[in-house]
Amino acid sequence: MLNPGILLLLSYCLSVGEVFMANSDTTGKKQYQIQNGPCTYTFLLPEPQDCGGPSSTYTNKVQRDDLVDYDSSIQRLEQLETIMENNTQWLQKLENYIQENLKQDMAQIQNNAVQNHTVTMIKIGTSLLSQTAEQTRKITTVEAQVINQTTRLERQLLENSISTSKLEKDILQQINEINKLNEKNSVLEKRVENIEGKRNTELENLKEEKEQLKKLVEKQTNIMKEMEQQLLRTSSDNSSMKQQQQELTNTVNNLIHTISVGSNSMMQDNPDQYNDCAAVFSVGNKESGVYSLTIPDTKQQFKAYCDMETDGGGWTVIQKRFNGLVDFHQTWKNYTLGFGDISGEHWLGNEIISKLTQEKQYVLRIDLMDWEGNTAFSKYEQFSLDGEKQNYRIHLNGYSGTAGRTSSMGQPGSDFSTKDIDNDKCVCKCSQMLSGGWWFDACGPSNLNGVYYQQGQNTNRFNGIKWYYWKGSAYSLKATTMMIRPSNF
Ligand SMILES: [Ca+2]
Repeated sequence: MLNPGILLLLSYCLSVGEVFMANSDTTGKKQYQIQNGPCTYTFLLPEPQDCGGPSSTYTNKVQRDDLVDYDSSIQRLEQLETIMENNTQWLQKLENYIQENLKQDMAQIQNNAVQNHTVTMIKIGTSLLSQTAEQTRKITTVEAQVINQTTRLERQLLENSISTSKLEKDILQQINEINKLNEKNSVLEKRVENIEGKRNTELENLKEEKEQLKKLVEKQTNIMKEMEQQLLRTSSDNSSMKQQQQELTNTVNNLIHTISVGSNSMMQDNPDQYNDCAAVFSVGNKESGVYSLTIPDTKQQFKAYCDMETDGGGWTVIQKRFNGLVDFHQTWKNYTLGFGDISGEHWLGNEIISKLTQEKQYVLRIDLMDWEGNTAFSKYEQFSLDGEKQNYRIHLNGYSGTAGRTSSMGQPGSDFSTKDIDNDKCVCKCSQMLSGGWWFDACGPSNLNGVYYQQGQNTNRFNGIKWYYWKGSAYSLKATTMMIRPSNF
């Protein structure tokens, strides 16, 4: 028979073990615990109560009556045995019950555990799958990048290989061209060497020819010199003849002039009253010729040629050239005093001209003739010469005329220079270079006292009778006349 006070306490566990433990409770019930793995089962079983009273009384009855005791003890044993059997049965039932419950629980627990495990495993699996998927994605992206880079590198390698091949081809072509050029150069060098050789031979031949020509030229120059000497001898003979002829004609002319001058001078009533030809003209002497005049403020007489025809007459001639018989390359003293033939070529004299032009205002007229028969004149409304201390400095103003648009007398204020006294503005000596005495500047565009060149020799002469603004610097004129007349004439 089961005691209703039995209590069963069970706790769930995953596995089953077999450990029993017993403890006494304060209520008199015995507590059993079964350890099955991590689970413990606790049972409270009732203990057998005191059935026959105290033992002291029982012993006393044995001592009194042994037979009665024996029967009672047998009964007690039988009771105990039945109790034991009940207990064992109950225990077996309990065990079965526990086992059945445990089986179901265990199955449920196992199912739950399996489900939990599967869930967790699925979660882990899904997480792992997601991670692996991400990793695979990353790997695929990395692989794609690597593939792209490798393809790029391969393309670059291909391009490089193509460019290198092109370059190699170009280099080969250039090398071929260089080789061709070298061949051409070698050919040209050979040609040049041949040409140089020919030139050298030609130069040698030319040198020989030059030497021969030099010898010929020397011979010819010697012959020319001899010819020139012979020509000079013959020309000198001719010139001497001409000079003799001209001297004869001059003497004849001089005789004729002296006769005329004598006749003219005879016409003068009082020569002391006439300082210039204008004065002579004013008293009715209207024939050109040589007249006797007096220097102003003195009684010193001089002779002058008077032109009573040109431009109204009354001109006192201060310079005349027309045949080259008089040498005009004279000294300072001769230009001061005058020289030549009054009736022919002459220079009246700087001192007389200075005295006349300082006494009153004069006009200067210059008449010119070239070798072709053309005539021209230059006229200055004001003309004067300073004294000898001022080197007979010339002053001119009021130019007009036909012998050039501008005056050929050079800069006004030029001093007079001769071959022995240099007052010009040149580093050189113009009188010595150009011949004659003149108001040279440096050396200026005119010189009417230069060398007289005959016809045919009057061109390309820079020291001849020059009037630049009419005939240029290299043309020597045929005839010149310089003459003065008072401005108030
Ligand atoms: Ca000089």
